[in-house]
Amino acid sequence: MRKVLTACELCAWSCGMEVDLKAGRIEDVSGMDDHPLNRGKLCPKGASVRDYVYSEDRILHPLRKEGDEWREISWEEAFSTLIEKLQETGDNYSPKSLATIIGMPILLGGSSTVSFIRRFMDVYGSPNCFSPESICYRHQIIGQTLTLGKFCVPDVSKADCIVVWGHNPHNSKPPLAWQIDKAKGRGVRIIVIDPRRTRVADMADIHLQVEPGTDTALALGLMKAIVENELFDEEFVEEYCTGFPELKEHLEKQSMENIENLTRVDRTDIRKSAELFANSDGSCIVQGVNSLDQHATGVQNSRAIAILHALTGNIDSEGGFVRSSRFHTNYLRKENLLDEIPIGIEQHPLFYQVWNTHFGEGQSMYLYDALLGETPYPIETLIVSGSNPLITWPNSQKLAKGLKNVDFIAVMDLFMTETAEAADLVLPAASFMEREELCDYYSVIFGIPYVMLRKKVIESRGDSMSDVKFWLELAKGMSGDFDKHFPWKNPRDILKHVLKPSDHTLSELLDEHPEGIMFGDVQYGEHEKYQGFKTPSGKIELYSETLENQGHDPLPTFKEPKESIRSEKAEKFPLILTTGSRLLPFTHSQMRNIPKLKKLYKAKHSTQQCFAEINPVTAGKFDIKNGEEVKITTQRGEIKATAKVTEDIIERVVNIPHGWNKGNVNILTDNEPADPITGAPDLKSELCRISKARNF
Ligand SMILES: Nc1nc2c(c(=O)[nH]1)N[C@H]1C(S)=C(S)[C@@H](COP(=O)(O)OP(=O)(O)OC[C@H]3O[C@@H](n4cnc5c(=O)[nH]c(N)nc54)[C@H](O)[C@@H]3O)O[C@H]1N2
Ligand SMILES: Nc1nc2c(c(=O)[nH]1)N[C@H]1C(S)=C(S)[C@@H](COP(=O)(O)OP(=O)(O)OC[C@H]3O[C@@H](n4cnc5c(=O)[nH]c(N)nc54)[C@H](O)[C@@H]3O)O[C@H]1N2
Ligand code: SF4
Ligand SMILES: [Mo]
Repeated sequence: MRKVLTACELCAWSCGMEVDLKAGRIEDVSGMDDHPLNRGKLCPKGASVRDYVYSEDRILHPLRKEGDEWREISWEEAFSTLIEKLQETGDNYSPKSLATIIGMPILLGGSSTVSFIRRFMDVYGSPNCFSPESICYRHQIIGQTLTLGKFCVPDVSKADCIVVWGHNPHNSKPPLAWQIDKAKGRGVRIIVIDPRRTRVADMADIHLQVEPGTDTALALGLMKAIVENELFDEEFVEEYCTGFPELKEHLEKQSMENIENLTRVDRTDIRKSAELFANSDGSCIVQGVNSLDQHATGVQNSRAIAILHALTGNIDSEGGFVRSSRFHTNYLRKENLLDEIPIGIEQHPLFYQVWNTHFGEGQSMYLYDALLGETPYPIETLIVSGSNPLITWPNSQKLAKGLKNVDFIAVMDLFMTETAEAADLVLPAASFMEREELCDYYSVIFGIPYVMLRKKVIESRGDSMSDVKFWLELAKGMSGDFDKHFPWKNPRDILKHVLKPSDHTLSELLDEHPEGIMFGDVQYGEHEKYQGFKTPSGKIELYSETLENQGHDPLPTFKEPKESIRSEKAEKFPLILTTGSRLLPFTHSQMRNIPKLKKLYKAKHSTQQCFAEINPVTAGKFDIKNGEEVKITTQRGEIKATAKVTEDIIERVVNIPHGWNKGNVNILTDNEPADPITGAPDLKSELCRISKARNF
């Protein structure tokens, strides 16, 4: 028996994990006791890691499509096929007609994997890198950067009041849920803003059941109550914020009656919430990871949240909005080689870069037309790594058409996903237990200045290969400048290079501190130390001239969703559809092949398939009974799901999780950009109708 300390990667958070090995096989797993994130706990996905790693469904060899059949091939043949294709694409078309799509496991798995893949693209000469960030999280980072000049996180463990806004951490961020449970034990006050009654809503002092798509109006209501009742921190605002007079005037113009009508939230509850937030000793807002992004006002929602912290002086302070020290590593990108911008950036430059903060990828919602051979230019070759866009990206039918039109597609994955089925070449990826990488983003996401090495716990199954090794081998086979920019022999050399600017070595993380290292502090009082904020004005920009200069609202302003319940369209589609609420046993389209997790899902939701949650009053109007099959229709298409009739959701709203093959909610959603600033589509407040599935 041998014990290895590593980090889970079955969702985005990387909980510490202890693995018991016997004769090189995983025997058992448990939460790592001393890990600062999960302190000994694992969620049911983490606890099922053995079933995942040893699943019989794993792809263990490269596969080439011949007609309708898959032929097992060697890595040698896989590389030569791909290299020939890449050479041909570059010679016959243009390097930029190669695009990559990476998914959540690559984005958050090991932070240097992303930049390594991007480096390959930079050297090849294509700016066209895409990921789910077009619909997730990035808009939050951009909204905060535009306001505070930095990205902060809520200091939950020290707060006296927390607002959980569009977030259900007990399903989607268990380590945070455990932290909130603990905080509740010491008497923290909780406000939840969600159209659904979730577990954290049950624990809350105030639950504001907002209508999806109207969060900006609610935020303005909270700001208005804070400013007009003089609950704001005058000294902080005076010294550190710019644009307060403009904001005040803007708030004077908002009517509480209108806000009440839009949000369906009572003004006394708004006022009570504002008082609790402003008067507590350390208040912070825990924002959903994407639920406030996927709106016409996605960036403005995050600006509004930053502004609420600023008005109440809860910036860089205990229990407020904070940042912790960053772990310094070598960045692997080479973007200075390129003067081209990716697809979708001409329309949304702030999605690519805010001042000198470079985010560097395309807006995926514009990739569809390029895949279809239309605007701005055709994509000939596509490599997908660790993503299943045919299920996870909006408007699945349009994307499927686009993929059919692409000349050559390679997909690297552990399983034969719907997207892999659409490929010409499928490459077997090693699981996170079969490779080594750096987990250094705990500080960015959780404010925990901690770094840990994800260990190679077992040998790779079959011919599976780690993503970094694959891209390194591919680079070695390419001609041109690749030699110069990829001097490393193996992934370990890359890791050593990445670690160089930090004060830590690979052997330290591997042998001396396999449990990880706490390398810094939470930066309380950061703005005092650096004399202000890293915005053009040096202050917190309540009013944003950067946005104004690009033709956007300089102050958070409510805008109707692209498909509004208050428009004519509602005659045909009278209900609001919100999508993508997380299910604890599954990560996006993954894990539905794991019996234990399927069972857990069935026990909780009384169905084996996708459900649609609706309120009993709404169900009654459409003669729908709990547990029966229903048809949900939008302008894009229709799907079937099991009706879940529950008081836990407000009237006239339908909630459907994503990730299902049968009952894929993204058949219903639209990829059209809704947020003019960054191009996020609206996946949380589109319009639909619902009926019995009889005639489906
Ligand atoms: N188990 C599991 N965990 C995951 C994932 C997974 O697939 N499975 N995915 C990971 C990833 S990549 C991400 S981005 C995060 C997502 O994390 P989040 O975006 O935080 O998603 P949820 O935690 O499901 O919370 C979303 C909540 O928002 C509510 N909501 C819906 N529409 C609106 C609205 O318009 N306004 C407001 N105020 N609330 C609304 C829903 O009712 C739901 O309770 O989860 C991560 N964790
Ligand atoms: N309607 C709607 N759609 C949504 C959302 C929503 O809220 N509503 N949320 C969106 C969000 S926030 C996100 S982040 C996206 C997620 O979108 P994706 O990232 O496409 O989601 P997954 O289904 O988790 O796909 C990841 C794939 O990577 C594979 N994989 C796992 N580990 C590895 C690895 O180490 N290497 C490789 N090569 N492959 C690996 C898995 O088997 C799986 O097939 O979904 C989005 N889709
Ligand atoms: S929350 Fe669960 S799946 Fe996610 S990292 Fe932790 S144990 Fe793994
Ligand atoms: Mo996400």
